[in-house]
Amino acid sequence: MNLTNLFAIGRERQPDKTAIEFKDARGALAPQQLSFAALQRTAQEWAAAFVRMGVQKGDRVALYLCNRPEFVIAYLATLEAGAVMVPINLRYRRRELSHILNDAEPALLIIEEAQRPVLDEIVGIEVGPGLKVLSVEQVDSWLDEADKSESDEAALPVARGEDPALIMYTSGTTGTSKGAVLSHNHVLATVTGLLSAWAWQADDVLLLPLPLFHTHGLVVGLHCALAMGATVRLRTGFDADETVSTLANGGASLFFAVPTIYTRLVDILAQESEAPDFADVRLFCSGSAPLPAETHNAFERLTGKRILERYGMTETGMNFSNPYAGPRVAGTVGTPLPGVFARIVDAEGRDLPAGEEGELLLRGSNVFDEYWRAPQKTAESFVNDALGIRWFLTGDLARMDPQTGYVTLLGRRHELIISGGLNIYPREVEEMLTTFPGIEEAAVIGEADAEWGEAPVAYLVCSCEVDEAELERYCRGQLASYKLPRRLRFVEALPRNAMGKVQKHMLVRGG
Ligand code: MCA
Ligand code: AMP
Repeated sequence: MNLTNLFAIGRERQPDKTAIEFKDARGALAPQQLSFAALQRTAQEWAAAFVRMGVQKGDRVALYLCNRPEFVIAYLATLEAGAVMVPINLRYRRRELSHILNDAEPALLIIEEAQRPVLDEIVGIEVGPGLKVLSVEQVDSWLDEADKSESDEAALPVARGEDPALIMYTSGTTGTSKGAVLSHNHVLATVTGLLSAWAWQADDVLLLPLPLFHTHGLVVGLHCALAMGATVRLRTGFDADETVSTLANGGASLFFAVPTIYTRLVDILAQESEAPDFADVRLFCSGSAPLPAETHNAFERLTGKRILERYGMTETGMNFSNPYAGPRVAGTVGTPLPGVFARIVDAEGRDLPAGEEGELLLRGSNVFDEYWRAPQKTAESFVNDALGIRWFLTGDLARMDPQTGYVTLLGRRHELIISGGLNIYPREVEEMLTTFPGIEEAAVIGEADAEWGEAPVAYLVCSCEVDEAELERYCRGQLASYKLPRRLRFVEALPRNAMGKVQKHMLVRGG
């Protein structure tokens, strides 16, 4: 089975039902509704055009789009064409984009016109001039053009379960992001696990403000809904007032978000004289970063709803979940989802008894096999047990409660900073900062932040005075703006150990 077959099951339940109800949180794009049948018809038209333009089975099709119906159409078309979708965070700028386009080598890049200037800076300079760029605003013209370019009816190739469906870029400790290759089977494992664990129903309506270019919005949200034949109310972003009014007016039975969104909802709801009634929402889920127990409890106090917290990774899809029916414990991610196997080990890779803290290792049909064209990074990410079974090293530190079996995540082995559910690898920001004239050395660390959970702060060693406004302008052109340091601290030197390695733990607030 491939994902296209899985989505057909959902679609055939009620082809004329609304699959996607779309509203732009910024108000720039027109609201739209697409039935399952219309979505499929359009996706097949696009797929045939992709094939006529030369896209072959296994080719990559990259999407650099905000949440909008065309994202879903382009994704389904890519799968219909047997190709592999590469989602790109819309906030990514020159460095991130160049890297992904050069690494994934997509046959097609689908954009919206607003992104043209960012691409003009790199295509033909840092990225091969041959890249075919299509904009969703000009869809009619390229569908037409593709029609004329070949007279033969394009035959759509069929992907097998083990063929790649997605390459999802995830930042690495090396400073550049790596593409996690997810096959149809990997994604199917997560989706089927979640459909049963969270009791998805065909009459569910999911309110989805999360971006489709990351696992949370794409796999946990969109895929489950398509597979079940449930409706997605897709938004371009999170708008607190619209969210509250949709949830309070019976507009959704499911809501998926990151902790920053729940913190903002708690702030708003706490100011209302009368709490809104979210009776029609059967499930609130949180993931992508730790949900503070305070937010968890405050949300329940204000709404009567207990959030279900779960844990996943780009490389694995979803791994752990609190129970749908059963106690949802704040500060824990629950127990492994169906088909997911976990161990907690010490630094030597020995299994630890419940209650002790160690690194979490995973295996299961949901766990990816490799990073794209990076055998070395792949090899470093897995370890074999005594029976020769391969386990993925998550880098997450965890402890299992000996009584309940629930797992608490305690931090990360690597230096990852998670800001509002988005990952920031210090090394990438440091490397970019040192390309600015006058900055000799940079060290970026995460500091606790009430809104974002964590925020990046940069310690800089400079050879001359640095104009902060100019530095900010420069950084904005290079990297996504959420990665920019929230504070700069100018220091004489960075603390280093005898080996010359920067001692980041010594860079404390105000240090
Ligand atoms: C936006 N900004 C941020 C963030 N988001 N700064 C720090 N951290 C962030 N997360 C900055 C923008 O760069 C911009 O800065 C300014 O805020 C306004 O942007 P806007 O888009 O209006 O922000 P927002 O609407 O307030 O967004 C907050 C958000 C969003 C809704 C919490 O960050 C979000 O959707 N986060 C979820 C991301 C996600 O889906 N993660 C899942 C990854 P400036 O004005 O300076 O340019 S998948 C995953 O982690 C695993 C697999 C899992 O388990 O799910
Ligand atoms: P990504 O690299 O974007 O796939 O992010 C995956 C990382 O997000 C995991 O390795 C965890 O560190 C973190 N994460 C996801 N869900 C949770 C959660 N519920 N609690 C704590 N951390 C989480």
